[in-house]
Amino acid sequence: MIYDSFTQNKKKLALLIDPDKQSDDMLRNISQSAEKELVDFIFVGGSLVTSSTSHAIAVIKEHFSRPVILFPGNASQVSANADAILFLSLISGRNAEFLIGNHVLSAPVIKNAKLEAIPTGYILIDCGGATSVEYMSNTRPIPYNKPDIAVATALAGEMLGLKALYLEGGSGANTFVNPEIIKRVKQSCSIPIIVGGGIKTPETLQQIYECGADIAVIGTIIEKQPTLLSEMMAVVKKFQ
Ligand code: 1GP
Repeated sequence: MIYDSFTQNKKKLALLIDPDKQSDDMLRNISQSAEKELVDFIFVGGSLVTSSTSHAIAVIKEHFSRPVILFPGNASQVSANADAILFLSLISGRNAEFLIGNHVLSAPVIKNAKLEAIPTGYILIDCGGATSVEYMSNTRPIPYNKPDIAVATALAGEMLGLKALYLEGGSGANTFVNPEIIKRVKQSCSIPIIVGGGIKTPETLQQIYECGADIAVIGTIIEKQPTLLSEMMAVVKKFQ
């Protein structure tokens, strides 16, 4: 079970790949370097994906031997080629399509594909700038300086039986999730915490882990500066 690796007391890094932003050559290069640098997971998905998620995963898997996990923006991105799926409930929002609608559409497909589903509370935090996820999900993020609301939301997710929490600033966000929110959610909840959005430097990655993130997700900065992956992984290794 891939989820078991989420619960180990060891910091992990996931590289986010948006299939629409990568040619096959770019996918090969990034997967090879993720394999070499011992990146723990590749997440595949995006708020809006118009190319084939299945094709992208097939290319990634030619070069990357560790788990490839779907991080879908909606039910159309489910692919049997993946190893698991973050079965996301957008619990910071109040849009039923992202709380149950897409789940009903995709559950039979996930079952038939024998994909491991990891029920995950997806919590958007306002980190500056209008993000694609906010627009596409038609939900409002929790304000940056309202840790009490973030903690209450996270607790509700845990009490509903979700198995992980994803604190999301949004891809390409101006800044990363408020460290106070990460700390407070970590203190209040006992399920693994994933943090992503706006992580651009090794120093930020270190800070996020020190606040209590179990898994950090980086995407945009590695698309722009692929060589930074090795510096990011050096931070992960400090915690192992
Ligand atoms: C977005 O958390 C991820 O869902 C990654 O964000 O692209 O800003 O690294 P970035």
